[in-house]
Amino acid sequence: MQVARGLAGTFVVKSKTDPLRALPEQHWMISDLRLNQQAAIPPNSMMDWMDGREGQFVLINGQRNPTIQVGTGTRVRIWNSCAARYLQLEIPGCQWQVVGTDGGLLEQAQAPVDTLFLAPAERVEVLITAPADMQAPLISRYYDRAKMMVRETPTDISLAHVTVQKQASPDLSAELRSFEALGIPVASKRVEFSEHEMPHDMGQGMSENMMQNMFLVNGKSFDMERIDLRSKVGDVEQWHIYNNSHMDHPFHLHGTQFMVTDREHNGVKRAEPFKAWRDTANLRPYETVTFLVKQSMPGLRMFHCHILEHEDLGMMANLLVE
Ligand SMILES: [Cu+2]
Repeated sequence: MQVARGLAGTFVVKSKTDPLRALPEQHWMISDLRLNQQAAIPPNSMMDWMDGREGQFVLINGQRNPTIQVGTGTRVRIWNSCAARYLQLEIPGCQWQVVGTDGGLLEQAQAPVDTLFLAPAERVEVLITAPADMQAPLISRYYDRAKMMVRETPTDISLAHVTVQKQASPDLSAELRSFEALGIPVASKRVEFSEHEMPHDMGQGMSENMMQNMFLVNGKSFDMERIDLRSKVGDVEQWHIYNNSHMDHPFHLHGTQFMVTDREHNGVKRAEPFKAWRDTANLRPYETVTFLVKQSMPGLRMFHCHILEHEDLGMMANLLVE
């Protein structure tokens, strides 16, 4: 409810030895806002609780359809700060060169791509490439995340008018960062996201109790008093996250960041194409994501689906690091 009403912000932790520190920066924090006919923020509908709430106004740094001027030599940090909206960003005629993720820089700049996929809570650092000076919209292409009980008309949305200035390209050929070798994991964990079956006859809608226990981690709805998993400080662990449901869920872990090694979907296993530190990884329906992780600080922390309504309805669990 607090995020839906605007209580969310961002911060950047900078390294003194950042090899790209000389580049100018822009920050694009993307959020969405729901307003009703009275221009008030309405409470969640049942559909909002089931699918995650999406506001009809998608904002960049709090502005609707702003004009953005950006150079091809600018480092752009982008946040998906929406509670539930997925983004597939494109600037027709331009491409994105990814240099960083949730956990900062990659080893190397990646080959430019047309589309930038960001599940809720994901972040990237990019440079925009363009053949010449350009003017184009920033678009978010429709993404089918298999919502419950709705049939959507695929609709792209325009987020901004972008003027891209072609500049001398910064040299991105050097290694941006090295990753410590995590080594062989000494423990492994399985996490399964699932949902209670929807009743066939929705009749009067669902009871409060059904809603409260709709979304599950390892078969259980969140309980603040229950420790679900335990880890030891400094242990390298291999986690397998399985989405045993028909809808996308972005997994999110607190206290550290992880390195995805492979993803398995529809019987096809794919090695992750590059190393990256992340704290959020999207899971397609019935997809498994495998990652390596190490917790360096003792304490109680959470992992959860980052569709915030799912988290509120039970899709969260406690990890105790000892
Ligand atoms: Cu979810």
